[in-house]
Amino acid sequence: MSRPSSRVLLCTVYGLCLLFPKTPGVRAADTEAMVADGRPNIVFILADDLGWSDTTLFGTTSLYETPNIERLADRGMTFTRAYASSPLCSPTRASILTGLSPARHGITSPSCHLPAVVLKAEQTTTGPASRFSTIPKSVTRLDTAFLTLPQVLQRSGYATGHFGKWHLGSEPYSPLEHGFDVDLPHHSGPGPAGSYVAPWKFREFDPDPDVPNQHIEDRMAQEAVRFMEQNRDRPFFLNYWMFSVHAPFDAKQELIRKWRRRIDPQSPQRSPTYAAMIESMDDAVGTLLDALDRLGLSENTIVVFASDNGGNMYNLVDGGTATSNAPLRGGKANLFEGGIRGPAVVVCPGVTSPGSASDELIQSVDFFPTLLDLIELQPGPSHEFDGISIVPALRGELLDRQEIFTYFPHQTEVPDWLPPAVSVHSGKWKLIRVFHGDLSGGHRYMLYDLSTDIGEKHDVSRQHMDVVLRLDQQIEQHLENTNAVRPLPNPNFRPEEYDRSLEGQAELKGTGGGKGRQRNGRTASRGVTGGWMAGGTCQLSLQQNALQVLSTGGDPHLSTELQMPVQGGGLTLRFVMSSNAKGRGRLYFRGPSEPFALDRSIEFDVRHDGTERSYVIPLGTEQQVQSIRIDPAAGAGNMRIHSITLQRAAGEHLQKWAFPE
Ligand SMILES: [Ca+2]
Repeated sequence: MSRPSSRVLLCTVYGLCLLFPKTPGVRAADTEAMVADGRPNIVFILADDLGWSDTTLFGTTSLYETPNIERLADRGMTFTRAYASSPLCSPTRASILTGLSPARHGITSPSCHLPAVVLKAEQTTTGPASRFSTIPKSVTRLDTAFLTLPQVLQRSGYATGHFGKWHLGSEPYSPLEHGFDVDLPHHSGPGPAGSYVAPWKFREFDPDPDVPNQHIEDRMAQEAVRFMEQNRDRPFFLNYWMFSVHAPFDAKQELIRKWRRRIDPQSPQRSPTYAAMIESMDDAVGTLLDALDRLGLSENTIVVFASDNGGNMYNLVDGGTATSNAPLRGGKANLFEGGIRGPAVVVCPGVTSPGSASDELIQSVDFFPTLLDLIELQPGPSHEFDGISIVPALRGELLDRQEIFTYFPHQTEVPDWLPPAVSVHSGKWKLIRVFHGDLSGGHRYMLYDLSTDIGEKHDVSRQHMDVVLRLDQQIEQHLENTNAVRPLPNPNFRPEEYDRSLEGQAELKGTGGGKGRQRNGRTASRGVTGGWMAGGTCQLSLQQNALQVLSTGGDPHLSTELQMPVQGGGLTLRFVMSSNAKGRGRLYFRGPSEPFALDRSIEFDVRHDGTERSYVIPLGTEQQVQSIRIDPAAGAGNMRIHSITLQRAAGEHLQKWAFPE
């Protein structure tokens, strides 16, 4: 590991090595060594589900404002290619604390709040006939046998405090058993208990009675400041893992009102609730920075800011997705860039240049070895990490590493979902291996050139088989090195039970407090009626030579795959519809292997007076179109649709849908 030449290291103690274990990540019997005096403080801020375009760092939002994250970025280095170790919470969190890949520590799904205690990933050998690969069973608690970052720091004399979300297990797997002196609110759930705004439902943590409508992020930041004040005269490690901006989707009412006035209904980011949640998240960052300045600690404190996974694109909030990660594809819970690439800033006075940026690839597993490097604590010779020290990058240099890996052997059916898969990033390339996804027996591959295709629209695996082979060897090596418990071919699989065109298709989940529907492969369809598939909150039937749409309100839609993709340019969809529902309609269109997205949609006015009316909607796209989707209204009611045709402006009929009974 390289060493920082840092003016923050006022009183370094060389030669005092911690005794690290021989097995990667497993704790040695005795690592006591009090060496912390004079070393810098560490403030680690982890936002929850904060997406690539949820801050102003990359110029990709026209809605949100994050002045305090910018303030932080002005003090240090912003990483443009920072990746979570997993597209979901618990696996990434375990990777931060251990420096190990999910493939190695075995927490591969966010299941650490579930009752079953599983400490070793387990092979699954069968599955339903509609799945071609099996799904391994994830570990559900962060085993105290692992040596964690807070343990090393605690044993080295740091005061250690955890504030906010944990999601790695309740006692005896809580922060208190993993090296933290303090843990507030000592809560093991995946989000804030009940709500962000008091009254909360935390078991052991009440709102301040003097603060009406107290917001949990305000309170957590306040408690974190108190911890810094109490420990200002000794090195401390403040692990501030925000609840924001994970579900439940609620916020301060005055902020929701404020953001509602600023919403552009055409923008893919158009939830005032989510914008308000971002503001409270950013406020908390500001509260910590203010405290560091006020206490005179800023020059001797390392600050890390990162997110645990991408922005949420599957919950229905204020009539659309919670947020949008555009220009990235996908979001939380899938392996596309939107699920794993996020904001990251590291401030280390004397090492990072103020306001600097780096394009080096970094990942959650890197923070543990990096922080040890920055504070000059040497890991024992046999203590291994899957990550590396990124200190050279912090100095503006290149990293001596070619690849990072993301192991996600699960199938979480949200928009853009994939079957169990693993990805590797190497230079400009990203290769995804879908385990056993080639139905002739092998794996299936998708290759993207992120330097020209950040939105992962063009799979170029067929054009660059040499790159596929080379990078797949790296994947194989990673899985072997980490002893990954892998998906196996499912002996029960029946190819006729799998409809690949439904891969990546899923409804948005409602916010009614229920889990929402989860669908997989073939069972995703509620049946195709007249060539159209019902989705969201409606059902389809054929009556009197028309499609009958029965909607319970919220998000009714019907979609169809064209007989063959058509080139855009002058495309118009025409249909006749009567309705007694409410709200505006929206027409979505998408190309091959694209999801439906707001930036490929047209809103249209609907008359809900029960009378048949003609609708003529120009698609306004030059891109190839493979599939279209009609969202006829938001309100509950009945709609009747017939005479649907896709035409060129000149009148050329490309496809016509008839609805014989
Ligand atoms: Ca998360």
